[in-house]
Amino acid sequence: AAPVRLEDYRPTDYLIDTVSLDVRLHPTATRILAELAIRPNPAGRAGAALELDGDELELVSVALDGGALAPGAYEASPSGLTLHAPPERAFRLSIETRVNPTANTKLMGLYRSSGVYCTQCEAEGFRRITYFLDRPDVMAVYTTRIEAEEAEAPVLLGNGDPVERGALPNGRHYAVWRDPHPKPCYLFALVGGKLGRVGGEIVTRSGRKVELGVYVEPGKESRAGYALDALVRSMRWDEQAFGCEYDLSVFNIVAVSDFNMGAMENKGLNIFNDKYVLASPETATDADYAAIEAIIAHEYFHNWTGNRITCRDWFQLCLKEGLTVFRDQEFSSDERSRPVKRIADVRALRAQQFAEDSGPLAHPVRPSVYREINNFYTATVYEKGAEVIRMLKTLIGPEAFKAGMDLYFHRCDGTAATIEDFLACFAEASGRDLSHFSLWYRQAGTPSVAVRTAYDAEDRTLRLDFAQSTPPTPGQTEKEPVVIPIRLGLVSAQGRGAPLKTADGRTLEDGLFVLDKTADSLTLIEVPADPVPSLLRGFSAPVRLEQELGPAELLTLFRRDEDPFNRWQAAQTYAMRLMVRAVEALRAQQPPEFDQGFAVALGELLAATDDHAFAAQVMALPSEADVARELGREIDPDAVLHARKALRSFVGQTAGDRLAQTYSRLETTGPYSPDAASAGRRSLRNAALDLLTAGDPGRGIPLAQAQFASADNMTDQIGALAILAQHPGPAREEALAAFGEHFAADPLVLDKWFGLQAAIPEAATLDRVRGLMRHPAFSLSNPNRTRALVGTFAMANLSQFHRADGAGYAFLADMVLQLDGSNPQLAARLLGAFRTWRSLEQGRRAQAETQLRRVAAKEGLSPDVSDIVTRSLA
Ligand code: DPP
Ligand code: ZN
Repeated sequence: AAPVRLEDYRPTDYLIDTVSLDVRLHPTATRILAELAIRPNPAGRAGAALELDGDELELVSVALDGGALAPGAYEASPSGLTLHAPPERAFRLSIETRVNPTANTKLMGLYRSSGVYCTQCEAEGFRRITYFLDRPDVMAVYTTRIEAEEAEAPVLLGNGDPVERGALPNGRHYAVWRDPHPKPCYLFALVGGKLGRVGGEIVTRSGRKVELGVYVEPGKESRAGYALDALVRSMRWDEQAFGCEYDLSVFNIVAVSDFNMGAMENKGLNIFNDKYVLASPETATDADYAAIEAIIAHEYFHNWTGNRITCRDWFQLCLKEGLTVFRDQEFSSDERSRPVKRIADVRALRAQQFAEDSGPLAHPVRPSVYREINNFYTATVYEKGAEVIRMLKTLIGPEAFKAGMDLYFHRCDGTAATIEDFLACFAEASGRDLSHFSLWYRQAGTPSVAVRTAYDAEDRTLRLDFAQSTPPTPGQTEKEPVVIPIRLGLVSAQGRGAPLKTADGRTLEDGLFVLDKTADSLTLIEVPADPVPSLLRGFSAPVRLEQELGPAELLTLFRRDEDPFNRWQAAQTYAMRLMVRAVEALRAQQPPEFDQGFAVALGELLAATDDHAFAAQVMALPSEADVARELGREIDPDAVLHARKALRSFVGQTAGDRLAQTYSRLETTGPYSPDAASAGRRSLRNAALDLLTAGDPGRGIPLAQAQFASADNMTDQIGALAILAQHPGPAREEALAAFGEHFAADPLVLDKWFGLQAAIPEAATLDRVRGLMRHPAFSLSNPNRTRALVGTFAMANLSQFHRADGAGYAFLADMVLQLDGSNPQLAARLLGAFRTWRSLEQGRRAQAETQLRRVAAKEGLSPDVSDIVTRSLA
């Protein structure tokens, strides 16, 4: 396909004001009668042909203002319907199409999941239902009539408010839904099927009564309560934090088991991957509960940031996604622990976005060109997009940020907007020029900030010299300096830092220094002796910080920094250094050596802290992938694995008694509760057992076995199993077998089991994964199963995916090629595992390239896979 370019945007030649759909559901031959009210767009070209998008559509009939069209007046194919000379006035186009939902394995458009009819239209799925101007700047009011056999689909749901329903002859029935809010077609949805419901009600700020429904597979209603609770809290929070009120009388969520994404924000009818709805103490972990809460919130928040105000074109995807991620992160921070949420988000940002940004798939937060938009639902658009909003708030301050948001909601409501429209609101509200700041949207790559500090004991001044640079990324070799807000403070070995006074007599407000040049410096005066600069507090910008700090300084920050993020960061940096040095030693055939500092400080923290979730984050050492990224080039994943193992073992031994005490001290009694404090306690307890076992398997394994056997909740059970899985032997195999048997009928739980096994860092794992593909519960046609087994192997098992013999790569290439025919989106996602291939040592690099070339050489690749493989090899 030809590339689509931002600079080529122009409005459509026609507008569609209303859409009336009549959908007759049938497993293999669903008929869609669409009636479109169309008129020429004053902003478009007069007299142009009307070119409607289609994708694998079968046209049954087409009529204009109720009359048949002459054969020469239009042209139809599965991928489009063109009217050569449509009327130069408003007209009605009636189109009947036929689709086969059962055969729709791409899970885009109308498909069936475990017998339930459902839809996914973002980004370009509506064209798989009917011919349309399938782009977000075409906004229409929709009425949807859904008809089905009542026994097959007793529940019929659409966007908006229900207006009518009734019985029909021959056991059929129908329902009509009307959505009064104009929307782009990617927000269209319908559902039909046998579903159980958990209901609730909320009264909005202005007194609107809203009926809430969470629909799940019948029999699973008891697992839907938490999602409903999270929805109610999200709706309340959005009114309080952003002044956003819900605007329909019904809000429904439907969980389906086959879904390419996490969830979808269709107007008034969110459709979810069941993984992000279903939860019970016995089947879901604390992390699952937190993810459900975050995603329910995210999709709900889209109602204003995405639906009421949508995107002009897909280049503006971050307009809704970056902002909505920012909003869901704020929500989770308010509902849980802000510092712990920040740490978890930064971990994920570095693992996903930094990795993407340093490889061949790097792209700006707002890309300027794409071949396949499905491949741009990325960590860069989402997570870095959220970081850009957070920086904006930091730079202009919370009041101006609030005023800017209010202006945005007021001014852009009902429109399809751009990043420029968005930024203009904040420029106005703050009185600032944001043109330089907007470079964050256009320039790809992760900036590095190098800092040198010089303390003058006589003058009591501290000079900080900052320099920024951004490495080249595909298509962007020259980089300009960006606007980097650096929050900072000074920490002394004795205690808290002093106020920050600059040489020109100002006090650095909120400790904020803005680096917007290639190099700049800051001199602070009246600085007491021996300060350790604590920089980039709260991770105030998505950059790599290069700061020369010795072990003692890191420990000072770890012990005394008032900024919890930087306390955590200091510990991570310390551990990272130890591992990097261990990798070097191992590659030189030397045994790794560690100093005690880190383990001792960890022990102190365990003895003193009552913030369990925070301590657990400190104890989770940087991952193998983190270490690989830090090394950056010529990576030997086996050396990374062994370096990390060695450090974990060393820390586990050194702090063994303290870990054991922590483990027994945090034992809980009483019923499970998913709240943040209880979850934090469990996470620290499991982290303690994990490190203890790493240091002394003989001591830890029996504890893990006992915990596995007696756990009354999934967090503790899978926590124990994950520890056992790291240690080969009968204890592991017995526990795995017992778990697999116990949850044989619960695919979502089995996904955890598939994932644990796929992540085992041993040579036998690839065969184990192959074997598990023959498990009766496994199916490549289900995205959750595939991601759990194949995806975890490729994305979360560094040493085994990157086996020296290339077998991991060959396996993944096989999977990608096999899946490409049925579900190209999923195939393209998996292929993304190769995104770091150029940073490997030469032998593996060659193996990876061979497999990428094999994929590239395959005839008839989907646009999705073709795009990823082409960019990966470029
Ligand atoms: N459903 C995806 C999300 O909410 C795409 N919009 O991020
Ligand atoms: Zn979203």
